Amino acid sequence: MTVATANLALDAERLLAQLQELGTIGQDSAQGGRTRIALTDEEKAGRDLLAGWMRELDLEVRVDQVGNIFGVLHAASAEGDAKPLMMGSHIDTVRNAGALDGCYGVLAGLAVARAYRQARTLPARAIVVGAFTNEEGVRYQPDMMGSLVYAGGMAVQTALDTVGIDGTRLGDELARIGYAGTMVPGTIMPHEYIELHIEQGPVLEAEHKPIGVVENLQGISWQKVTIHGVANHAGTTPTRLRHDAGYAAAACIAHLRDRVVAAAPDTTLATTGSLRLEPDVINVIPRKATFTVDLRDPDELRLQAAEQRLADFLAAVADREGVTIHTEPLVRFQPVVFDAGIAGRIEAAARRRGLSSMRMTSGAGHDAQMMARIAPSAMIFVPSRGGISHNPREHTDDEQLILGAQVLLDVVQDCLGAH
Ligand code: HGY
Ligand code: MN
Ligand code: MN
Repeated sequence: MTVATANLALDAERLLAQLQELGTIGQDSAQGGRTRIALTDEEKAGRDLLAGWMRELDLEVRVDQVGNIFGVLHAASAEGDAKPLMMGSHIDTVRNAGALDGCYGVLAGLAVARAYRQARTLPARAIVVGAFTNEEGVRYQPDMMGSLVYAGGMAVQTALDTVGIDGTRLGDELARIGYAGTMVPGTIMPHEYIELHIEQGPVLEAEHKPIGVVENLQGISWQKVTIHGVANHAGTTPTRLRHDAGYAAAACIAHLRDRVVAAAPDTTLATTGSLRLEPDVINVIPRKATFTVDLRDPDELRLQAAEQRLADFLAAVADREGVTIHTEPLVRFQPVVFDAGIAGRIEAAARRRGLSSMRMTSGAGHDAQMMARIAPSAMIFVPSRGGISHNPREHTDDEQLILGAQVLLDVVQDCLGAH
């Protein structure tokens, strides 16, 4: 076989068909979404389908000790195998998700490998397509867990011993679905890592840009807040005598928007995605409230300041309402700056195709932010219609999906041709 040089063709039809087919796995009734939460039977079915597609391309399939899946297209030489170019993302989803988040980057990586196979050529360096475990962090925290372990940011055993919000142990579920691999995470050390992803935000659509060159990714802080008050009768307890965990939680959540975000409204984001009250009965003052806080900002000092503003308010509420408040940190990732060289190649590849692009920050967390710890990394974004994601209405036009995958293929050939 000859070694490929340039201008390989993308099989766009197959890419779109695979996105469609993977999107049918875990389909739930609500508005045509799908749910493939990490290490569930539905996600196993997605893993099995992906591994089958990797084998169809005659890629060497490898699974590591936390279930990260890799398809390896070996190079023409052992020397080329030693410096693999890695692409990847994830195929686990949030609840009632769209079909593109994560899956697009994994299947576009397969499309790149397919271009070499269909041209019957081999890459100068190995090409690896990764699907990382538990990127969403819905069931087991933190998110981006598989790539965090892969990058050496979390011990394998700590990941395996993680207990989920459903009380299951990650390692047990991994074994149950048959993806407790043997490869030590980090064994395949990428020479560079490139992740193609939908933007999941409104910027590219608003700016009429088909390609986003992602230069950096914001910091993420997740915590669980537990408030203990006193249950009492809703009709007989005067307000001044209440220790109302529900009211205290509501005050804290309102404060997130009114004060924590208000101090840096253009950059700091705050979200409470989960809230539970006990005993959760209409005529009982809640004795307990549990809620999550997701804080983000591209600047580390502003993120720290937001965390401090929240901590100060929690202390004030505890004192004022006579409740006790406990916080449990779940995730804390600093902002990440991606590789300027790869970003430049992405911008140049778009330009060669006559595509406008723009430099941008990623609002969402991605596996690339972990892989940036061990290899030069960067991301390519394509537009999301209405900026919607983590929602069945998540959509990117086929033509935009194809252009993004084509730019990925161009960048890969550029990187492999360069060294
Ligand atoms: O939370 C995030 O930003 C990512 O979707 N896990
Ligand atoms: Mn994603
Ligand atoms: Mn996501």
